Amino acid sequence: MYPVVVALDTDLKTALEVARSLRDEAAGYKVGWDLVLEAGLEAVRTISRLGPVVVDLKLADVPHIVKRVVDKLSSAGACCAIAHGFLLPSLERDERLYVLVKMTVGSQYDRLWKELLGEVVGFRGVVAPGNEPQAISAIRSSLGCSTRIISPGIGAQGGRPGDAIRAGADFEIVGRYLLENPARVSEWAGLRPPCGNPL
Ligand code: 3DU
Repeated sequence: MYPVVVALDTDLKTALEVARSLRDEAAGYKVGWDLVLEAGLEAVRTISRLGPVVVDLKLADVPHIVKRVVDKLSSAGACCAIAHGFLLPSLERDERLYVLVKMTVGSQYDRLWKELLGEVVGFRGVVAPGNEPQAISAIRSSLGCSTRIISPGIGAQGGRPGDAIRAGADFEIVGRYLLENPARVSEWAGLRPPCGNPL
């Protein structure tokens, strides 16, 4: 298993083909709006049979609504989901939630992310930009190994495969770079994340 999570931002048929073909290499899959709008919770159910699924709806609502959504996603087999960090401190602690603290593109998080790191204990981990290894190093130094870091921004968005892992991330999240050519997964072979956290 390589420290890579495949972002299945495509139609269900292609997503299943890619997920099946990477079953022995991918640590898990990320399912987002693309698949959920096409196939609903059935997409989560089906892909969860192939490996752990992180559902990325970038939740941003009051706590009882976030919890209801996460409960439904968990019942469908998802290990976890992603919520917007700007909601802190109003986001209820939940070991099933990854909190987005900084994006791969410029956003208001660029002002906020360091402050948000003080509030992520009790969550599953953070989502932070893999195309900014320096930010990943700073986050790992600040949080230690008890909080997972998962990092998009690799390949199509400019990050080099492995750089975020070497900087301290647990998993790199990769969409188009692998969807275009799943054989590229071999670029993650031999990489050892520093903390050994499961997804
Ligand atoms: O650029 P890619 O095709 O590798 O896809 C990246 C995925 O990561 C995609 O699902 C997107 O929704 C997610 N993501 C970012 O790209 C950037 C972020 O800051 C957070 C999530």
